[in-house]
Amino acid sequence: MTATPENSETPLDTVRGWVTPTPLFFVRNHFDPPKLDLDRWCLRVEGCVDHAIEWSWQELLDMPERTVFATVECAGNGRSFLEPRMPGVAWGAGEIGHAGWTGVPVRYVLERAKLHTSGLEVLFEGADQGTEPDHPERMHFARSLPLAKALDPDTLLAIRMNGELLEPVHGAPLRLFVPGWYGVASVKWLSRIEVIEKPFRGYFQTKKYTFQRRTPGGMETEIIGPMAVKSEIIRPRKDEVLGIGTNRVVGLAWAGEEAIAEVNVSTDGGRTWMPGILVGPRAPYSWNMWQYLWEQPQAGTFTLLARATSAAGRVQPSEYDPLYLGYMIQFSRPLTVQVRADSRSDARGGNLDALLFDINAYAEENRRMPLDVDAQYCEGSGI
Ligand SMILES: Nc1nc2c(c(=O)[nH]1)N[C@H]1C(S)=C(S)[C@@H](COP(=O)(O)O)O[C@H]1N2
Ligand SMILES: [Mo]
Repeated sequence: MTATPENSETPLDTVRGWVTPTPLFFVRNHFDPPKLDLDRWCLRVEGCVDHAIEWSWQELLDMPERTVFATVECAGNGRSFLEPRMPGVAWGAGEIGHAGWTGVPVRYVLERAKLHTSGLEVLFEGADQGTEPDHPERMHFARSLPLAKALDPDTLLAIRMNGELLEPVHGAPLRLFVPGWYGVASVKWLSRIEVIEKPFRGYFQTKKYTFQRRTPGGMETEIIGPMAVKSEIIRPRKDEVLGIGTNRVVGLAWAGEEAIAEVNVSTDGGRTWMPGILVGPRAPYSWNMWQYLWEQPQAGTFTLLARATSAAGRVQPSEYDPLYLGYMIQFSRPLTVQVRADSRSDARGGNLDALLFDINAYAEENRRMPLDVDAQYCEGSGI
């Protein structure tokens, strides 16, 4: 999308498995990645704590780690599909990925610093800085989390992504990782954590990445947080020409902090729906691949739709709510394909069962990893 700073999408039609390979993982940068020297690097923890601390890189590496598999989506993902157009980067569908994230729970660090009960939010500041057209003074990228989410044992100071040390564009050496929340929460190039007593009002918290909610008392501005339930058809592609017979519809579905319960597919513009088959474990935070074998004996133009439902019963909507101000673009987007009588498709051919078995086994094996590296918390006070 842009070269400086780098902003790029995952080519979704190349997704073949549960984990997005790091080189294909989308990048969303507001400013240029900072140049950091590990020998002089440190993480400051301060604010409403008994002991403000500075951790060196080596000290961080020596702390207990855990791994969480989670899907991350940028809140602006899919903005180019909105009509009328909304301001902001015109992203396609590829600001989404699923990876294993390894690091030290934020909770562990806050317990070591001895968090005060007066703390309301935890502020996370990145080392990157710059200006925005409506904010000419230089600022750091910074976001806060409510205390409860910051203290969730799955909220990590991530050192690794897919088992390797973080790449510079993904926030090396250290980023916050907030599973189940839109990507904006997961501050990259993390350099400072501050426990604060009042709500944080920074630019990326209150000027950008907000939406409106209608309440009995009028409109209220809310901060983008947990991810919505959503699905995406990744194959066939828009306007693809298929043969009559059996075609395979393949997609992804995710539901933020929740697991996916089901995905239904329509091939007649939403009049009738059929269940898709989910592939891989149904786990909180993680997306599922799914597929639907579509029998179509006649030629024509067809409108495909997918609709995901979360474990708690949240259902993907069919319309976009303009109060979301160009964020949280979760509606089921129609995809038109042609079916022609002069060729035949047979998606039943090939050993589908073997493929599904492999993907399931691989995903299940990955998902088990976190259980082996559970963190041991020290005694904390005030939480
Ligand atoms: N410091 C910093 N952290 C940041 C950003 C940023 O510009 N600077 N972008 C955020 C946004 S909007 C998203 S979607 C994710 C993207 O993470 P990725 O580039 O590793 O995919 O990082 C978030 N963390
Ligand atoms: Mo984002």
